[in-house]
Amino acid sequence: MNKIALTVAGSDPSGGAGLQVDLKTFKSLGVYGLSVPSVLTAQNSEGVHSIHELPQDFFRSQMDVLLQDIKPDALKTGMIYSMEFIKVIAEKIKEYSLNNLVIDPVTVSSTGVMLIEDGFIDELKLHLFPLAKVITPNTNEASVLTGIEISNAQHIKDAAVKLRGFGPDAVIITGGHLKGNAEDLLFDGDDFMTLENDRLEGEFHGTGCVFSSAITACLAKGYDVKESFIKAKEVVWNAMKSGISVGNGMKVLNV
Ligand code: PXL
Repeated sequence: MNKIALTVAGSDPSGGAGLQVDLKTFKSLGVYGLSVPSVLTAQNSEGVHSIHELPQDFFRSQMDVLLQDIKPDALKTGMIYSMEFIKVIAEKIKEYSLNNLVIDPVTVSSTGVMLIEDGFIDELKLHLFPLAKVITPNTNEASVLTGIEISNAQHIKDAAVKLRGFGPDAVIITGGHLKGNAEDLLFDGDDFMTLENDRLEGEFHGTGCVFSSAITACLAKGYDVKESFIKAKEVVWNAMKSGISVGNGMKVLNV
């Protein structure tokens, strides 16, 4: 039986991030992908030009119509933008008894554009984090979410512990750049686990999306969180190594 994963995320027409790359990542891991757009962006490889919110009723309807028919084995949230949508997602997760929620708490684009409205972060922490199996902030996002300024390995651990206090089963903070290497840290309430690899030259768009989608696909396949972490790191690394320049801006991952 094919395993199924759902992404609830923003649309990135350039395909480097957002639901487009999430679907490619699911496919690369042999998982059938569902997608509900939460917000549309006008963007290319050089950055986000503008953001278009969907009507809340229509967003709710997309979730209901889909979930009345199909139950995903895992789901992820990416860019959500509107805090009202957080409540809808939390409500639908409970209503349809969905498991294996991965939250990529997207807050700001790689080019520095804010991807959330005011009040979003409190809503996310309050309503969605307690439902999550894993949350996958990068170091910037972890800092914004906890108020901890991150400049060394201990700060990353402190942020992970604080984030887990908001209710997810596990926290993975990506993109720590200690000793010049790229380090990701998992905290599951008992243990810390660090995975490390060399840094690659160049700026990449969409690494967080590919990472969180790969975790989601692995959870859908029945891997546990640690196994999913190891596999997702490998998927991102391989897709970065074969990364491509599709436009004039940042490189994208070839997933
Ligand atoms: O990489 C974060 C991200 C996620 N989703 C969408 C985006 C971006 C960054 O620009 O546009 C739709």
